[in-house]
Amino acid sequence: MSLSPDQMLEMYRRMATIRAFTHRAYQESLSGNIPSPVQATGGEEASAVGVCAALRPTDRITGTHRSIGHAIAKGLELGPLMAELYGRTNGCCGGKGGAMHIADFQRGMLGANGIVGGGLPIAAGAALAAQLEGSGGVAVAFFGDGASNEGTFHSTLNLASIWKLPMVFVCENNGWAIAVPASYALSVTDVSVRAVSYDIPGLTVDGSDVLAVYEAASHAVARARSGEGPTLIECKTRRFPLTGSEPPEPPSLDDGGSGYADPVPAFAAALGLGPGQLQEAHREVVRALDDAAEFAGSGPVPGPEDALTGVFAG
Ligand SMILES: Cc1ncc(C[n+]2csc(CCOP(=O)(O)OP(=O)(O)O)c2C)c(N)n1
Repeated sequence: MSLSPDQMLEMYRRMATIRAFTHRAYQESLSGNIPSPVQATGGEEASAVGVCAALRPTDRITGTHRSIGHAIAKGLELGPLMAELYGRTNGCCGGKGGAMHIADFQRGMLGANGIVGGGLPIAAGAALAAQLEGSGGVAVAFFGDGASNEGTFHSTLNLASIWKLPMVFVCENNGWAIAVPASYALSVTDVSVRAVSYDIPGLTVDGSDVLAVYEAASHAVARARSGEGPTLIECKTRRFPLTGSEPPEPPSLDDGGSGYADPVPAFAAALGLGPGQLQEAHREVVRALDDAAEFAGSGPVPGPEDALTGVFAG
């Protein structure tokens, strides 16, 4: 499960892209180009990229209300993603979903989800489909520490365990469910111990360390593919707030005194990227975002005739 230098550089690019994309989207929302909320993902890039790097393009994921990072990590094109946030018909969901309902079935992104904990049973369904088809596919459910207090978390872990579903549960524990601290709302310090109740492996990893996340995910994915069933991985993360100012380069954000390493510069340092390589990578990211914003801005706003498209019944 070793990664080549090119693969690691691509992982770095995706992390830097996620960081810059959410900030660019926030800027665009302040300018009035994005009508729906943009959720901060800064600080959580390593969990999204580390997990998705362990997946095949045909594997499937489900996300949360905060899934711009998961979508980019899974390989969604930036133009249609930005257009979705703009609410335009060239968006990946025709502009009907916005940031909280990003999906792209071709790329295995089954959906961000405005319902906390709503993605877990959907991922179980995808895992069951892969199991029945014998496709060797794996499904990953991303969710937060808040979601691990929901009934869907517990019922889905139980079902996945008894049916040995080929899936991986990835809890991004950033210590908060919006304004409710995990120290108040969680009965345990580590969400991973909840795996014991469902007789599946559970482990906690440093969510700022993309290679640690990748290694944990690779083992869990291999286990799932070989028919041994699900794993619960808890990535301890921190989430940084979005800021109104856009530095010329993707920002390296303050850790807020938590001692949590900012995953993007930490990975650049681990890779030994020099200033020239970093500048080049960041230039590429900014260029890609400019293209994405141009693509988004050029798309038509949905008309009344679009209201009944993309629905099961009209
Ligand atoms: C079923 C449900 N209950 C409540 C909410 C309101 N809500 C939106 S985000 C959120 C907190 C989620 O916390 P967590 O799962 O830890 O994710 P994070 O925001 O930290 O990424 C809540 C309670 C919701 N969207 N859905």
